[in-house]
Amino acid sequence: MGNAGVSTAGGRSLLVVANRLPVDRVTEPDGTQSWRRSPGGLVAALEPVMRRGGGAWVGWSGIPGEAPQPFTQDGTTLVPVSLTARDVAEYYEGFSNSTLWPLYHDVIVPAVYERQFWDAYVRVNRRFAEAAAEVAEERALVWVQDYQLQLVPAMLRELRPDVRIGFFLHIPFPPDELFQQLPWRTQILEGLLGADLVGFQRTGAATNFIRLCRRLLGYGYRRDRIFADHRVVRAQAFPISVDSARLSELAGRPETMQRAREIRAELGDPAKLLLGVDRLDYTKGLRHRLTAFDELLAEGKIKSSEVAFVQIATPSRERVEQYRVLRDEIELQIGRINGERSRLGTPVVHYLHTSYSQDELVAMYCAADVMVVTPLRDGMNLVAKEYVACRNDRRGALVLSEFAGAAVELRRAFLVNPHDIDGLKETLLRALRADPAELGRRMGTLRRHVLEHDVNRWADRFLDALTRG
Ligand code: ADQ
Repeated sequence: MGNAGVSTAGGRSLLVVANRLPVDRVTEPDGTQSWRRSPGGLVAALEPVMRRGGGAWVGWSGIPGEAPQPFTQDGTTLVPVSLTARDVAEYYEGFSNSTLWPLYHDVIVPAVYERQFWDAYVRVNRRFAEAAAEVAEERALVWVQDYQLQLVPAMLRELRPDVRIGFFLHIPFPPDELFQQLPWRTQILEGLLGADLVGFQRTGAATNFIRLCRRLLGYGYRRDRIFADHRVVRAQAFPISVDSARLSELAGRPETMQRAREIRAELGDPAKLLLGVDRLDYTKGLRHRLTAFDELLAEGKIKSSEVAFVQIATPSRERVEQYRVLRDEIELQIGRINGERSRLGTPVVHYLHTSYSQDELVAMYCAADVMVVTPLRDGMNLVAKEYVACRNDRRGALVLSEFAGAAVELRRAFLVNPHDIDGLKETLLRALRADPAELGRRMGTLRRHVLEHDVNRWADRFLDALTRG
């Protein structure tokens, strides 16, 4: 038994177990190698928690092959787990991102059921459970993250019955008709039930899970408690959020405001600037928003001389076939829109297939009049909350899909069904034309919620519930 981890509330140490470590390996211009904080929803969400409380983190380094030795970064002990190239292909690109990801997102693209992928998922989950068992302090709180590691709770419980295990699913948990497609459905449920507390983004997801435990495993339940053999497992919603105060502070800096003005100037000072910020993923509804924008231009409802659309699309899962296809489709669509609707020297859609620093992203949020968030299905969507946290001026319109978890809380956004292209067009127009008084009222309500319900509160609520038992 190791001694990684720092004390948290209740005198127990905290160990996070996630597919990825919160850092990426980078090679500096002079050839030396170092680690840098990685982008993405999970890291963005947990960074402030770890910064506050120290702790340890078990995860993959992002590079196939032998794992580096444990090391410390910003006060957190990082414990790398090794994945071979084959593990990456079968466990990560395969079972996680070609089976579970589409299945849990309403099969927007078909889910692949491959027995070899499943075998790899079991094998790699066991490796993570063993690494966690090795380093967790006596009676530690172990917090397992997300869909790649759903078998870890039960495997870890076998190895270390003394620890308290929490699991949080960042993505949706599907309704039973969909989940029942999965050939390994009972194993996944049993894996999750190894936890003391299973957290979801939405109450509906927790309900789906509880019902499935009843239907497929015959376990009784009362409200959020599942009676699994001789143990009680709780399943509850803990909507994740962002570090609102930090984002708001960043947005208020003079250099950020200056940069926001520069961005608008670089884009030719459009009367209205629309913005999309997403991982390049088929769940995010990029095609739908571009189609709506294109039709509004074609119909003359908006003019290319007056508007600009900036779409930032972080490269994602580029070795998975469906993501390659998506990239081609989106780039073709943007090329067509620009070919048909732009004026010389000023494209109407500015497409950036790259990652940005947080400072630059915040300046973008401050520069944008309309934030366009149109996922077809999304666990939460942090971008929507980041935009709200950054709008200290109470200006800016958030157009938000009803199918994002965030829509449950952000009722005063311009809510929309992204499948309904006419409805999407109408909502974009309403957002573009709303007067400052309406925008101020809406944004004021949204900000009160996001500033109060921030990521620290999310982590506190989860860890309190886990500690209390
Ligand atoms: P994601 O699907 O990655 O997260 P999201 O919640 O929007 O989606 O988080 C993306 C994060 O990456 C945001 O913090 C955003 O600022 C950042 N980001 C996006 N594009 C970027 C770019 N070009 N450069 C730099 N940073 C960029 C998953 C689930 C979500 C859930 C989160 C957290 O799919 O539903 O909200 O986990 O639980």
